[in-house]
Amino acid sequence: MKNERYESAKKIYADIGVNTEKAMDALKEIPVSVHCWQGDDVLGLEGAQNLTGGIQTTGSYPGRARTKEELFADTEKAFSLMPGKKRLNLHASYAVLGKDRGRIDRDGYEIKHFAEWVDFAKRLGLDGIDFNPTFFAHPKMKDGLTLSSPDEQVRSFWVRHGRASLKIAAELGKAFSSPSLVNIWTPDGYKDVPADRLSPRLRLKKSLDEMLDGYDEKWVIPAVESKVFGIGVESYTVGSSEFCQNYAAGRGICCLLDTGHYHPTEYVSDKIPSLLAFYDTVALHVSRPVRWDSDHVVVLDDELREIAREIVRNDAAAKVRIGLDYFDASVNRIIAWVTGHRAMQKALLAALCEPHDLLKQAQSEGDFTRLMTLRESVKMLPFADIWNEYLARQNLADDFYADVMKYEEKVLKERV
Ligand code: RNT
Ligand code: ZN
Repeated sequence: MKNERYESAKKIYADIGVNTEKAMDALKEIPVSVHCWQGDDVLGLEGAQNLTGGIQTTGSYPGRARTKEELFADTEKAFSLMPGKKRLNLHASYAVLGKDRGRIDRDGYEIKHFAEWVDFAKRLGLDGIDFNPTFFAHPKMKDGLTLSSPDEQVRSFWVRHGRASLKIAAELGKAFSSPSLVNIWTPDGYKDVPADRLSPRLRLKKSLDEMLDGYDEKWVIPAVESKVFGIGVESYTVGSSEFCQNYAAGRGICCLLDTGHYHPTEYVSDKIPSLLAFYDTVALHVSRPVRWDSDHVVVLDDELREIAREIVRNDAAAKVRIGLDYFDASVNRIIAWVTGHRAMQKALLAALCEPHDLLKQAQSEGDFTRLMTLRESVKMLPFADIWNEYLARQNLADDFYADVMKYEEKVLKERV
């Protein structure tokens, strides 16, 4: 039976030159890399008890995944409710160490420690796995520094960890015939005003050069993620925006923009086309900062919609690697995961259903009155009917609350 609401909406969109069938088909092909770390408050599988590096998960909603088995089960549940093409975004701290636990450190991790994740991602039919060396929550951080440490033993340990991560990623890329994005984020910085801002940056530069020397260019896409500040790291961040962008440009790698890593009046949506003017690939960590880099669950707000527009109207879906990065422990974690992912999908679908040619034409003709009125009327189009149809075609529904609540009753509440 045809969905009447969809059929009616399809006509309304067709009248302004938007083909909703094409929009839904295009959306299904845009991969979103889903972070594994929403499921367990970023603690990983190495036994960490708390988070360091200036990031924080707040809240004590019951049911956190505490073991590999619990995390696999929750991830699978969450992924089953996410429409479209998905990748898995893994941190090195999610290594499955088995009998190597206590015998090796992060500089000794190999692809075998992620074999269970590869099997898992294949079973779920994912598009690939992206990877992150973990430069936090580890005793070898010294004075808050890793790759920029003046202690050569510390610095070289983290370089080895980075190199090990790039090797693992090359294997992940091969396993899925799909290059793995390796995001390099270091929390390095100082709480109070430093006496020397340059030396740590020169050391970070040297460490990155050593890390990246000889990486597998076919299967790995390295990226550097900048930041303004973290909790306890307020005065100075070694990997600042200027540092990371210049490093990426000079080294021919990619920048990763995290939506929470800029001053509150800056917009990542505006940075995307700036980078597209210079780079073939731009990576994103889509998050939702509330007053600071709070990593709230992504929702369908104006900035998310603008980010999606910049991807779609610049025909850049193949260039922008979309990844999610949020962690909220104050609500059901699976609902948090799915809500953020679906918000990203909704924003992309909405952008795919906008008449960009008409809007761009108004701008290029300098007809800003037309542009403003058109933009306002586009907001009133029956987008929800397209979204519901998109979900229905993948055997999903907009309301997934009751489904996850059943899982909470049966599985999460048992975790005491
Ligand atoms: C921290 C960065 C970083 C982390 C993850 C866990 O501010 O955004 O990307 O959130 O690597
Ligand atoms: Zn991030």
